[in-house]
Amino acid sequence: MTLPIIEKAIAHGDRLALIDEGGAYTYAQVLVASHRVASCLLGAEADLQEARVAFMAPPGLEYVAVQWGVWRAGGIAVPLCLAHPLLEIEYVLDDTGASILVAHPDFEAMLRPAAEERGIRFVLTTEAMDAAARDLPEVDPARRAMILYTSGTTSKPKGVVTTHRNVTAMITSLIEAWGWTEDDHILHVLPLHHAHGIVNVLLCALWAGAVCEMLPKFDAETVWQRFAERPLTLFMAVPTIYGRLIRAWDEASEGTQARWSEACAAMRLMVSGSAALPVSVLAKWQSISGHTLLERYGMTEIGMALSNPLHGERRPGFVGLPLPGMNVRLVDETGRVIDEDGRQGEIEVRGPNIFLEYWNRPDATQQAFRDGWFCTGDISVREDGYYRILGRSSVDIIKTGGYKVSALEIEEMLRTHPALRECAVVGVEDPEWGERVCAAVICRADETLTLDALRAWAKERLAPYKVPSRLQVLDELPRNVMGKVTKPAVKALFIATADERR
Ligand code: MCA
Ligand code: AMP
Repeated sequence: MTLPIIEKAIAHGDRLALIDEGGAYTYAQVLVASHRVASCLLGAEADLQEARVAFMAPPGLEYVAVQWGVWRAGGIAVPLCLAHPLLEIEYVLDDTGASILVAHPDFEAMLRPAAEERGIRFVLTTEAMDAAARDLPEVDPARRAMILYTSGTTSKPKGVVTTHRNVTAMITSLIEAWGWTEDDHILHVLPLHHAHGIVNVLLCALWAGAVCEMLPKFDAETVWQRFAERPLTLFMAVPTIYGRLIRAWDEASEGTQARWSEACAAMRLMVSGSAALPVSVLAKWQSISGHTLLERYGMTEIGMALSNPLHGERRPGFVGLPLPGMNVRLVDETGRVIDEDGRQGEIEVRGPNIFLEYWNRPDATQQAFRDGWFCTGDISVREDGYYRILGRSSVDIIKTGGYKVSALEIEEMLRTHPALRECAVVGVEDPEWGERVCAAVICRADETLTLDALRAWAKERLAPYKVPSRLQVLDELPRNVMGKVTKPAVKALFIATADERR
């Protein structure tokens, strides 16, 4: 059985598929490259049989060749974040029990020793893409395709396992809802270790036979210049990125502003998601680009669930209606389904998009479902069928720059700092990041800590977006009568001193 995305690519043949810093590649070329990678990974084996293959490759041909190569060889793709420090990478290697690690030569110095220490086979992308092609196995779409790490209410990130069937359902739902066609051309600026960048942008484009143009990393000026150069039809990003684009536009000369705004007119759709889009950003973007951003709601475990319509009313402050194939309901604290509009409850979802399991965590998987519905932890109300997100059921989940991070995970790491006795981490509302990771700490006797020192220490241990960017050194943490730290009171301390922001 040929995997659905591969079948699609075969049909797209000589059409242009990818543009990256190194060049432009047709679907046929991507297929050849991924066939070589699959052959290399297989070695003498007939099928990787869901072996976990971790990989670190920059956005572009190499990333796709490895992702598809792993799939075509029967393995599970585990994309690694280019900006993660070694400790985070090692956690993923150990948690997935990866048996192969594929890396671009730029990352060899960091990753080869970690692989060798663990007895993991280390393969360079250059080596894999040079291998001689051989017969590939049949891969059933019911098999596991991908593990993406997501932070939650547990201290350590969990691996979200999706099957090929799940991924296909995520893609086809968006193809239908957002009207993707082979005439589309999207600019890709998102990280490739999360569903937003992997599924909504990259895989939807390649499924549709469209062109996916990948930048090495987001940069506002580069994106505006790219908008102005050649007609693109689609753009998708998180609210922080739209905020940065607005700032760059505001700082540009009048002539440049006019040119940039005009370039947006050629596009057919601009989408925002991963975090709440402030209505002020939506309005400003409308005045700059003429586009009403289409806001949608999703989660690593479910792909996309709700979306404002492609045609029809896009309601500011709302994330829209259920997407094709998705069942969405609201449930109150007692577990009763809320039928009427206007009452708030937790969003639960059901459908072919929903992930298979948390990797190696059967209890967590079981707890995440109620009667076959996935419990998102997001609180919402519905008005005329449109959902509006009000917040989350846990204060310990923070959304910053579109990334979900766990306060508990950051606290656990900070507690290992030699100068710290206690700490509490909170997400504080912020115009740039949505929420900003803030740490209140108590130092050990005779110890002090500055924000710069804490950040330098934490950057070696945590992803850049998890590193606290504000610090308060206290004598006591606010606690309730039970002695438990009261996070709302910690947040209030940061809000009260917002002007002292670094
Ligand atoms: C980075 N920095 C931060 C943060 N992130 N400071 C405060 N809060 C943050 N969140 C700091 C770094 O430590 C560094 O500081 C400086 O900013 C530059 O770091 P860099 O990594 O270069 O940041 P950036 O490139 O400016 O990042 C901004 C960004 C990025 C482009 C908006 O956050 C981004 O790509 N976000 C998208 C995330 C995403 O795709 N999420 C989807 C997951 P210093 O200068 O001191 O070193 S959600 C999902 O997939 C579901 C399914 C969904 O619904 O979509
Ligand atoms: P992740 O775990 O990174 O997949 O993030 C999923 C979470 O992002 C959801 O549970 C929501 O809390 C949040 N999210 C995604 N899209 C939106 C949106 N449009 N508005 C508000 N929150 C969102």
